[in-house]
Amino acid sequence: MAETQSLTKSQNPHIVILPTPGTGHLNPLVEFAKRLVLQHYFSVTLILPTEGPISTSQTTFLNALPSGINYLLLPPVNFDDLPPDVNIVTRICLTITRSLASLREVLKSLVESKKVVALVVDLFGTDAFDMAIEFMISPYMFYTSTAMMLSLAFYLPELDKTVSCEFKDLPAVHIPGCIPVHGKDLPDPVHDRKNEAYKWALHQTKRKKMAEGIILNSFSDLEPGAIKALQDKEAGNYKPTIYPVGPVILMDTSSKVDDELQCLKWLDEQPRGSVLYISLGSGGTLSHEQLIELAIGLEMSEQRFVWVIRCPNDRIASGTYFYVQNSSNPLDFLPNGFLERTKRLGLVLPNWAPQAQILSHGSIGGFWTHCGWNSTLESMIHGVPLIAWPLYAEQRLNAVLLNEGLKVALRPKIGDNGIAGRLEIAEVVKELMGGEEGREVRRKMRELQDAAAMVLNEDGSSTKALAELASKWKEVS
Ligand code: UPG
Repeated sequence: MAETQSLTKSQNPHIVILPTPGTGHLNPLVEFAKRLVLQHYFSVTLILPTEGPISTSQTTFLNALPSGINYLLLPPVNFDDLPPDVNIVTRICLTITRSLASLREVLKSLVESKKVVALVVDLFGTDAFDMAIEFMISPYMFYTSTAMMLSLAFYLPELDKTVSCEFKDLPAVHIPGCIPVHGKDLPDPVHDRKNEAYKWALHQTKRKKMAEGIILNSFSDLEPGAIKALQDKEAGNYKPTIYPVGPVILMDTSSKVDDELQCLKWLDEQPRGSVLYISLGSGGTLSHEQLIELAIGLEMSEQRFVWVIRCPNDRIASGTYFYVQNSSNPLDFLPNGFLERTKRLGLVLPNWAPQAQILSHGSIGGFWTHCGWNSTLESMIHGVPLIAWPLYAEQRLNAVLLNEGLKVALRPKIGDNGIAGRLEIAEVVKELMGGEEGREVRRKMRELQDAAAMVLNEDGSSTKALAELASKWKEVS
């Protein structure tokens, strides 16, 4: 176990945060920790369960945390008994349950030495709530996805009781406060009710109610219906107090890596709003066939692009969720001559890019995204419209919200073979970057950009929700 920085505000009320594996959980929780420390004078310890060594980029990221935020790595858990195709949700949840003994040790010593007032877990960490109660610390959750997804989570036990078929066969699911969605757009783990992942999803969902409050990475102008439904205490379905504090997104990640600096330099040379950024979050991978179609479609569109490319994976769409690095070179999977033919218009970056900086760059005019919620909010804060290409987890639900609900995203058609073809890709890219529909989704995204800036103002609703939570935590300290 490595303690890397000493706390500077040990007398301040202390918050313990337990992110489950995945950059999409760590990044917003770190940003949330920064707000607690810099705006509300708490100190924070992040406790990270692991299943092996963390990546170099995560180590660099964690070692750069500001004073007042400390981190600890729990000893790696053993997964030798799991089948190789185990669902990602099962694996994440087991990382927590198998880390509980070491978490108890760490929490015990923190409680003895600091004024710990709350344990904050994310959407898959509710098994740690028992321990919060044992140590008389308030259990809280930071929800890293949408209010729509949280509303579904509270609705799931009812669906489970009242529906006998697979949910993916339902033509319309009415999640409280949200537009109707087809069952096939529900998150992966609920697609197969016999799978362990479904049992874990239901388990986490039921235990959410143990939280004294849920901190939500969304805001009322963005998801008014879902947030209202979540805050409705009259519906006979108890829910913890909801604190919509979003958008909480990764800021300030000044890059020092050579390739990343090169990419920003390249962007400096492109016309304003002319470049499409293509990235599938921390875990997204494509089949080789889809990767080829995307490459040729991009080339045919004749638009400028920055593409974060990963080695293809024909088996799963979340191929790099736990490890981004791969011994093969992703560029080897591109069509022959692609790099040479597109070098005037495009830049291809293997595996990883400084996304926060790229999206804030003035030359970016669109984002082809897997609809991970952090990527979505990062794009929104810079007013960059989207092409929605959901791959796994709750991303199809997010795509429905972004395309049909908020109308800030175009969505390519996927053929019966599960592949978006090159012509479709070229069309949708041209439309976003220069077409009439593209102009409209850009206008809508800019409205959300303004709304996001407002809620984060001194008097904004998200600032107030965070202040309310902070004073509640200070009262108990
Ligand atoms: N990122 C980079 N560089 C890259 C790729 C990603 O900095 O090359 C960052 C990105 O800026 C963001 C994070 O990594 O902060 C990725 O988060 P997100 O866009 O939410 O995607 P995932 O990593 O896929 O996130 C998981 C789930 C997603 C869910 C999210 C929040 O896959 O479906 O919405 O967690 O719960």
